[in-house]
Amino acid sequence: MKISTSTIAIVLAIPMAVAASVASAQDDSAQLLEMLDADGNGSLSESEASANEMIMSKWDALDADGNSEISAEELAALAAE
Ligand SMILES: [Ca+2]
Ligand SMILES: [Ca+2]
Repeated sequence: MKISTSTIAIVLAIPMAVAASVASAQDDSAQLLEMLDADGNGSLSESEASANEMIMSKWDALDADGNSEISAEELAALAAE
């Protein structure tokens, strides 16, 4: 069986594309956190997050541990959707 180089390229490209989309989702949430984190403590209070409608609309779901702060890890769940 002859495998063309274009077949190989497609097979190699799929996992790379998946990895790239995961990486960019993490970058997005990190960027969003940096943008909104006014006091720079690495997590978002409700007043910091109030600038972002998407976060506010999902606040209860995002604040997994219920401490009224969205951590970087909790925010990553938003990007991972
Ligand atoms: Ca903060
Ligand atoms: Ca939390």
